Amino acid sequence: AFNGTWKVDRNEDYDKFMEKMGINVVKRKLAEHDNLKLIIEQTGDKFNIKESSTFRTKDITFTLGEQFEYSMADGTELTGTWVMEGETLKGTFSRKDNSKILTTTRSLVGGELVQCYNYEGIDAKRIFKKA
Ligand code: MYR
Repeated sequence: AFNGTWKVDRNEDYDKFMEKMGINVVKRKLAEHDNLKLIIEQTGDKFNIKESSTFRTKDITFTLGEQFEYSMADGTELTGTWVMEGETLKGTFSRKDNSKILTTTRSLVGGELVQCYNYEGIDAKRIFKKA
């Protein structure tokens, strides 16, 4: 159901979230308008995600329930897992630099892909439309 090409349409509280993550204002301004595109392909428990934005392109492969590493566009490294709970993907990642936890979910709401983020009590959303 997550399969397809998704383009970010709008953000909610993303600046506040990135600030909590320690990202400087210049990078935050750029990141608000990064034109993030995700091409998601799920086969059973395996996901391949082709991420592209004004910052970079990145190919990510993971299996539900199995730990993997991910580096954010600013170089911050995370390690964690995605699991499926009902129709929702739930991700729990820990920052390698400070061991703090970032949680995230992906779900489909009215034909849009909604990704929620939480870090240290700050919630944000990025909402994607199918291309
Ligand atoms: C993926 O499924 O796309 C790869 C794993 C994603 C890990 C969680 C994403 C966190 C990215 C946070 C970026 C926010 C910048 C402060």
